[in-house]
Formats: sequence, structure tokens, C-alpha cells
Amino acid sequence: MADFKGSTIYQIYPKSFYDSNHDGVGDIRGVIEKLDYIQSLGVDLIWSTPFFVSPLNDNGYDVEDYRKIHPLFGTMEDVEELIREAEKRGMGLMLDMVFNHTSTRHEWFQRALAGEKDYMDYYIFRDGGADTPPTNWQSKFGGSAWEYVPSLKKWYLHLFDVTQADLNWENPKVREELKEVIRFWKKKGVKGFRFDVVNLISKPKIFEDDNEGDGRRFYSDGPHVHEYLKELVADTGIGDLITVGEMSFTSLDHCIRYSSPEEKELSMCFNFHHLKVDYRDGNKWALMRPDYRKLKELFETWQTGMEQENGWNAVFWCNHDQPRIVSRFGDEKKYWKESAKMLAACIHMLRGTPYVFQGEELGMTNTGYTDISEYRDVESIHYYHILLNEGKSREEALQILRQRSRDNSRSPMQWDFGTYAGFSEQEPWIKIPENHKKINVAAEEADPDSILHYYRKLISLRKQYAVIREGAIEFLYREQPEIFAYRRLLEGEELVVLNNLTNREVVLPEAVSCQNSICLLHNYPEELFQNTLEMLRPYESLVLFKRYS
Ligand code: TEU
Repeated sequence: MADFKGSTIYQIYPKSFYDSNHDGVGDIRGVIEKLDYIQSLGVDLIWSTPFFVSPLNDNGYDVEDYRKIHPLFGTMEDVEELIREAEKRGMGLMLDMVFNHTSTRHEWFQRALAGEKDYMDYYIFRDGGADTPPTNWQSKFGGSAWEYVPSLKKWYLHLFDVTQADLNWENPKVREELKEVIRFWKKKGVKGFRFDVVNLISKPKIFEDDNEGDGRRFYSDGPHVHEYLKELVADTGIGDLITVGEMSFTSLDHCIRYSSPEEKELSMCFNFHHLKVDYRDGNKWALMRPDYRKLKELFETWQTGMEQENGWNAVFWCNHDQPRIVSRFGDEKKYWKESAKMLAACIHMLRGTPYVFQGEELGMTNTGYTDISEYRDVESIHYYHILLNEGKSREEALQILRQRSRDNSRSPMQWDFGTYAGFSEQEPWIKIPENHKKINVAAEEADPDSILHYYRKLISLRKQYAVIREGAIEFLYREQPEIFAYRRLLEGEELVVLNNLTNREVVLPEAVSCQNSICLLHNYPEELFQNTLEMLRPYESLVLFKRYS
């Protein structure tokens, strides 16, 4: 079994990582050229979001052919070279398998559209008049989750964009096709798989209207999902690789089952509950300040719940769908460095496998776009219009996108001081934030106190201390929303992690003595470290280690 507990995983969004052929779009050769940098972070696995043939309506999450590489990103030889070159540097490649749906341009869907019965059964088609969709379910990107096909007089289900048709996993042929895709990539030497929205693959027997919500309660963690996952893993022999499922609107009980080793499903799960504490009434498009009490409760529930039942969390703040964390829960201006480091420590010392999304290790911020023409993301553009239709002004709608758009994380990686931040010599496909002159790899390599060096230290601590990989977890200062703190324990070793989530000084209810501890990490200058802590400075973060004899 691969050491997923000791691993740190680096996520790449190839379109925005590095543009080796200077056409304005990042590519696979760009990743190869930057492998030394990735290795220098100390990570074990590189998860790349999809680079397969696709119309790219959802930037590759709409796959047209699972075995071919989109020419914009490169060739199969490039991917093979990436696998080899990563391996030489002690790293593996994790591929993103989008198996809940395919692009409507996929051959299977095209044959379904042509009326071939076998292929119609690959998808979820339902009868119904042109004006009455089978259910009132809503797509995650806004609007109905059903699309009518006049030539067939049927509707098909798409939980995401209209060009992303949901596959029918009840059909054993579909499951076999997808297993073949896994075998194909496994043979090429891929070391891990991330399964996109994999808890949505099993739809209910009966499709009915949802009078309480958008339909998600009927198809999330659906009736046969565990069975399908067990079958996929057993029949492809990927039980020894590192696997992670992206779980949308899931529960702790299901994630325990997805990830506990006895179940033989996946190594770990992503869940998103902690990233909704700033959604007003659960609505992503309604702004609210983060509720830190809720955040702490969620971490506690998921961390201790998974520990008790031997499950495993993927721990993360950032990915290609989330705004940048320093802009979201930190302070991108006055306490940029302190808050980015503090937030990193919160996550990396938890019980689980940490993920770092490209640029997070630099403290990259939200993009600050001021015009709708600067956005590229299908969801952001849909919602902009939905918000206007709801009566919001342009400025209000843009204000919401500035905080919530997925494009906040999709702007190009900031490598140096160059015109296009060293990402490309051509104007990139999406605009680079103004702050790239300050926030970039070159600047942070040169600054020993940078966020980049801090991430390197955090990542290396996991390798050095078993307590980080294996220790039990216990939460501290549970009644104080400003302080996120916990203790990790393992046979005579103790790690204490203290974080001030706010921009104010916070007095500790009781002084903490560091007399017998080693301070492994601190985000304030060394001379400010005191042996007795009475308060925490704004966004202060400390990682303390003690060994008992
Ligand atoms: O995302 C699943 C998902 O539900 C979200 O994180 C989504 O972006 C959010 O609900 C929108 O508010 C995965 C991929 O990570 C994402 O990029 C894809 O667009 C989506 O699946 C469809 O494949």
C-alpha cells in the first residue's frame, strides 16, 4: 500500500502552470520543465487536472476521449515523459478521472444522439414532453439539470454543464468501459487517481421532484455508490495506488466507508463542508464573513470522526474551484505573509493528506478582475447572468464574482518579475493579477522568510515526525472561535499547533509554557518567540513539539 499518510500532493492546473511553447496556454512540457521546482517543494505526488481531448467548455472536465491528449496541452509522448521524469525525481503522477459524465462530444454520446439504443443506455435519458423536464432538479452550474433532444423526444440528465452528460453507471458496459480507461493509464505508470464528483455516480431508482432543494439529496452518495467503487478498484487493481474521491455534499458516515482500508474503496476523500462557512444560507453566491466557530466544529467533527473509524481525509484549502485562501480566510494586504503561513500550518499538521494547489505556496491571491470580459469560467459566466436576472446590479454581481469565482484560482502561476509573470511570452488565456511583481517564485526563493520556504518546511516536517503522519488528534480551545488549535499524540510524542485566525491579538485563557518543547515553526521573527505564551499576535501560528521519556 502506497504511503498516502506520509505524502503531500501538489495540484497542477496545466492550462495555467507554465507555457513552454508560448501560445498563451500552459502545457504538459511546461510541467516537465518545472519538475525541479516541484521536487524542491518536497511533494510526493503531482495531481494534474484533465488534459484529455475535450471541447474545454469546463476546462477539460468535459472529456471527449479519455485516452487521447488535447493538442493544446501536448502529446501522449509528453505525458509518458512527464511520468518518467517525475519518477526520476521521486514523484508520481495522479490523474483526474471524470467518470460521472462525459462531454456530449464523446463518441458514446454522439452515437446515443444518433439513436443507437446500446449507447443511449450509456447515459440517463428519460421520456417527457418538450416543456416538462422529468424532474425539477437544478444543474450545479445553474438552470435545469435536464436537456431535451427533439430528435429522440427525450431528455438527458446533466448535473453540470449542458455539454456534460451524466453516465449511467447502472449499465455494466459503462462500468467496464471506465475500468478499461483506468487499466490503460495504470499501465503507463500513473501512481494515483483522483475521481471527480465520484459520490454522484449512482442515481436513484425513481426520479422525483425535490421540493426541498435542487435534487442533490437524491443522487449524492447514491444507492450503489460503494458497490460500484469496490468493483472499480478490485477489477483494475488500483488498491495499491493512492486514490482520492471528490465528494460533493457528502456525509461523514459515507466518507468513512469510502476511505477506511477494510472497505477497499479509496485511500481518502475530499469534502467541502469547511469551505462553505462563508456561504450565506448555504448559497455560494450570497456573501458572508467566515463563521470560524462553524469552521472549527466542522474540522473537529471530521477529524475525530474519521480517526475513530479509521477513515482518512484529504486536507486542503485550495483547488481549481476555490477562491484563494489568503484572500478568503486571511488578509491579503496587511498580514499577507503571516496569514498565509498560519492557514498553511492549520491544514498541514492535521490528520490527513495535505494538498497544495499551484501558487498557494506563494500566497497567491484572488485575481481582482473588474469586468465580466476578464472571466473565463463557465460557472462564473452563468451565475453572473443569473445574478443580474435576480435584480443585482452589475457592480454587485461583479463584487460577488470577485470573491466566489473559480477563476480566482485559475490565473497563471506567477514565476518571476516578467511581463506575463514568467508564465509565457504571449498574452495568457486569462489575465494575470497586478500583484505578480511582488508575489512570484523568484522573489520568494530569494527571501528566506517567504511563504514558499515556509511551505517547504511544513512539507518536510511530515517526513520527519511520525506524530504528524500517524498521531491521534485532540482539539484545544474549543470554546474560542478565534483560536484554531489542536494536539497530535503518538507514543511519547506530542505536537501542539496554535493558530490565531484573526487580525487581532488574542489573550490565551491560561499561559502556555513552551519550556520543554521545541518550536518547529513560527510565523513571526525568532526573537519574538517567548517561552511562556500569554497571547497570540494577529494571525500568529506556532507548531510545538515535545518528546516524553
Ligand atoms: O467539481 C465538483 C463541484 O461540485 C464543485 O467543486 C463545483 O466547482 C462547485 O460545485 C461549483 O460551485 C468538479 C471539478 O473539480 C470541477 O472543476 C468541474 O467543473 C466539476 O466537477 C464537473 O466535472
